[in-house]
Amino acid sequence: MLSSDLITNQVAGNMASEFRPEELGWGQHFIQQLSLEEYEHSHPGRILQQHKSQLQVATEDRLIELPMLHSMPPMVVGDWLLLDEEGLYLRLLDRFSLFSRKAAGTKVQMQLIAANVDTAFVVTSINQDFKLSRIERYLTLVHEAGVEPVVVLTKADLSDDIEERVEAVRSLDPMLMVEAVNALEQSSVAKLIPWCGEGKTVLFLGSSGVGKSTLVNTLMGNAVQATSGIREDDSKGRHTTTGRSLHALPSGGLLLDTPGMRELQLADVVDGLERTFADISALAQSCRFADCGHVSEPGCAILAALESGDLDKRRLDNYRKIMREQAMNSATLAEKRSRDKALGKFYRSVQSESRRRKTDR
Ligand SMILES: Nc1nc2c(ncn2[C@@H]2O[C@H](COP(=O)(O)OP(=O)(O)OP(=O)(O)O)[C@@H](O)[C@H]2O)c(=O)[nH]1
Ligand SMILES: [Mg+2]
Ligand SMILES: [Zn+2]
Repeated sequence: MLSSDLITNQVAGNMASEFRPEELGWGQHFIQQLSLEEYEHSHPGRILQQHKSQLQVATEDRLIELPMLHSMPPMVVGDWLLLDEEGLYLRLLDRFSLFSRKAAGTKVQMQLIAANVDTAFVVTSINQDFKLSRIERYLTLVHEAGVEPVVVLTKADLSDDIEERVEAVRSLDPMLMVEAVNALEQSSVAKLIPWCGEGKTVLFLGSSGVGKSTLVNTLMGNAVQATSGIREDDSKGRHTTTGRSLHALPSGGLLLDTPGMRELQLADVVDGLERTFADISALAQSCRFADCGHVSEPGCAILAALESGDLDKRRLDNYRKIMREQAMNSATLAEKRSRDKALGKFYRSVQSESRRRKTDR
């Protein structure tokens, strides 16, 4: 049974009764982008789902299936669009937050994950999946998007060292919010409700099998997303959730489930890194030399912090690893963009050349 039917019913159900655009996350940020003409004659709609080249868009009074055309800009679940009286696409509205990553595998391409997200739940299981370096990687993505992260540790019912793990995550950043839950239990998941208020969009991120869809189902109070047992083999095709979709909570919040990521490759995330590893950035400020490489330089504050135990070697190594990787990905993407641009120019010149020849004849 495809969960999309259920989502449709859920959202359509809300709409049939007393639907207000605010429940879908509409607000000042978008209203102020409208011209008077648009304010009076266009209809805002939010992308709930994406199926290949088809978008499902919710407007004030209906659900629209909108075909994606080449003339449209890249769009993603969570985006707000303006539609005309007939429900045809007019334009995309500016986002207040956007998640993207480098596409998995060898593809040289940025992939959009979600737009207009208020809070990101970085979901990880408290047992098998628990890795601080992976949490830091997700936090970098979340901070780069300019979104507030909450680390959600699932499967608390299967673990004996909850406090220890919660403390380990807290030690990454004293301001970080961390919640341990049993995703199968309503009363346990209730801790997350404060982030899911009316019009708030919450994104679920994390590896496959950690319990993202289970959390969505428990919060929704019914099974809108298929879930599946823990798989040892996390290779392609074993993911239970395969697409991204927005679910409207009866209380007005919006939950955005995503498929587990096998490999989270980052590009252009220097700001997100600086924010996630603020302690390391601060230490680097007090090295004696402005261009300190933190390898063997005298007066290096980072080496001193490693020595004294104030800074974890694992954390520093992870920071360096992500920094290197994102720089390499950014360079590859930039190179491809310039190559594409040059190629575009070449094609255009060939076209105009052949047009010229035709008219000459
Ligand atoms: N005991 C227990 N089981 C859980 C908990 N959270 C999730 N599970 C189980 O873990 C399995 C995987 O959960 P899913 O919700 O499908 O995981 P997912 O993150 O959505 O996985 P993908 O869709 O593949 O990315 C299911 O069998 C869930 O019942 C929890 O807190 N406690
Ligand atoms: Mg899932
Ligand atoms: Zn240094």
